[in-house]
Amino acid sequence: MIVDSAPAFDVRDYLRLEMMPHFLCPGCGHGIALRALLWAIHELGIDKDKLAVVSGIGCAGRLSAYIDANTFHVTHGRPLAYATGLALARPDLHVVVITGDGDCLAIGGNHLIHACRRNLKLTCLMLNNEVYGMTGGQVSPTTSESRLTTTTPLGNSEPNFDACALAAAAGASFVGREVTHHVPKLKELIRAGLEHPGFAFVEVLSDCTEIFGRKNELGSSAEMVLRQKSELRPSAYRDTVDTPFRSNDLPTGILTKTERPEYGMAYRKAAAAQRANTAARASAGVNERKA
Ligand SMILES: Cc1ncc(C[n+]2csc(CCOP(=O)(O)OP(=O)(O)O)c2C)c(N)n1
Repeated sequence: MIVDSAPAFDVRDYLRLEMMPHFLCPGCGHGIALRALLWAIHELGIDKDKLAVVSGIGCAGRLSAYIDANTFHVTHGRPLAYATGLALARPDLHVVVITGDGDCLAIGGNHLIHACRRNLKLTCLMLNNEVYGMTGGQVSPTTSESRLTTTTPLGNSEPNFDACALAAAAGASFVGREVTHHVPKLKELIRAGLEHPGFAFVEVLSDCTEIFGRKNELGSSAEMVLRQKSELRPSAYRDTVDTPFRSNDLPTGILTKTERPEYGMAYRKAAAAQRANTAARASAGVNERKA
């Protein structure tokens, strides 16, 4: 009989329980995404001392405060910038960014495209609830057409970003998307992102029931999540059909996975070569000031 000796996953082992109760609204999908992340971390056996979670500002950004690991709650839109420095300085750490659609694609959009281009090993988990939740429901770059927000009282008329297409176009070597309805699949996707030897962008379709849902009369959290699920493009179609088969449909799972040189390794190699060169010149008696 095979006995699985790995301890069972208990989310409380990874949470700062003294921070409870948490501040998320009833029905918010962000907590499900957090649990899936911690489950993936557990399965990979990542030591909490070797885990660094960086987050920006927003309901998504707030999540790092609940994690029992090395956590950094930084300025709005900048978690990828902080994480870049951290991952470069401490390649022994697993660096994870938790960010919202506003944090990541609006004020932080510039950092995202360059993180995708650079391919430094870190995992970016973007929780997309289509709105600026924390500040009361303003329009975000992912708000769907016609949706009501406090800043689009007539309905949103700006086209929204497909965050995964944006990340892939900017060069991300791992891109994936999942809904909170599929928790084991979401955990598997995050796990694959954590294992990827480069920049991994994972979009989670979350829901903001209290603000966005209420304003747009989208019903309960369960109804919102089921609607999201019904808008997914089944993977069987995804692999055979290039164009959407109904408006608004979204492919899920791993959407891009390529191998490219990882930036941190390339940087450390160049730095070591530079150091060797300087040492060789010094031992040959070359005076760097005069040379
Ligand atoms: C420089 C700066 N600009 C604006 C804000 C106000 N602000 C706080 S959170 C937020 C939006 C967060 O939205 P999102 O990233 O989608 O996360 P959510 O709260 O929906 O999870 C904004 C604009 C801020 N804190 N700092």
